[in-house]
Amino acid sequence: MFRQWNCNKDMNHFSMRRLFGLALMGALALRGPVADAALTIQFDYTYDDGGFFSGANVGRRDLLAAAANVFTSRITDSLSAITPDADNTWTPSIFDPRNTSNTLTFSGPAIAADTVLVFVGASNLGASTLGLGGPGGYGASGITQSWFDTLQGRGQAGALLATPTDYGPWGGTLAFNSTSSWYFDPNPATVESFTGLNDFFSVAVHELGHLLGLGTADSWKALEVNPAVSGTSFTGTHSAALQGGNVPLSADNGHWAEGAMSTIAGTLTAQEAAMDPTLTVGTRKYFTDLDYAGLQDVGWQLSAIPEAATLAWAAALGTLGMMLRLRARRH
Ligand SMILES: [Ca+2]
Ligand SMILES: [Ca+2]
Ligand SMILES: [Zn+2]
Repeated sequence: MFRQWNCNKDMNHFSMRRLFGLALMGALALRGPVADAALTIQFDYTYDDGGFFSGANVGRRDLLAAAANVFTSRITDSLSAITPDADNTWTPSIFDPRNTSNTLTFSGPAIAADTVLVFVGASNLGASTLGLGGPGGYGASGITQSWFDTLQGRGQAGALLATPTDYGPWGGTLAFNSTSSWYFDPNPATVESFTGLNDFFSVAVHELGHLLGLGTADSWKALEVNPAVSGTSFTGTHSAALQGGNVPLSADNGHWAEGAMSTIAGTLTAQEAAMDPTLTVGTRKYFTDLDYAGLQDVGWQLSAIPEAATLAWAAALGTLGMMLRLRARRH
């Protein structure tokens, strides 16, 4: 079985994680209204110099939007607006998607309430990496404590604790490998054969997951049994309840352990978790119950799976001829 790494940056250095943490995110294309959805993921193509998402490739933005919907369809947290003024300013720092070893800093913009700003681009990430993603860092200058608190936690009180229990990022970066053989699905709600290609939707979901704190947030790190140990376990209550105990992590402690199994959210269909370290060529991975539980453990509040999403899954899986039973969910 040939596998490629979604990402391979070392996750064990705290300062690196603040600035360069790895993240993947994605979303399922949903139809119909979604109750209680609060989060907006705003993509910024300023650094897409190579046109990976523009010109003839502009349609790829629809797949990013579908990936974002995996999260925005369920996250209900209210994030405070970031509103700089003459006295309160900030300087975001992100890894440059055009050269991921470079750091970019720039004058911090206003970011609307309930909005996360995500810079996207593409470059040659090497033979074994499909994507990189993670939250940005920042510097700040100001005259009010509330300004600094907003930058640190976006109104999530637990994000301000010495041992954080919540997370409220401003945004970050996603970078995709411009040299990979990609499958850009014209309809991510259906799964068809794409032998030999890497599923862009799956990678976008994974990297957005990192950007939203999976394997990267301080509140994730706080739930590692021993952050100094490679391949420690994760004690988050939602995740552990699903797995029947602490959840083993990958060597970088930034993913579930290689091959971790769960069920596609809203179904009883077993699937390798989206947030394990790898994606098998020619396959799609949807977000699983374990992946969503990890989001809850880093501090995100989730609504129940929208009925529309469940139906979309049924349609998607039906095209594969998979046996599927829908499961009622009440949380
Ligand atoms: Ca499709
Ligand atoms: Ca929260
Ligand atoms: Zn990853």
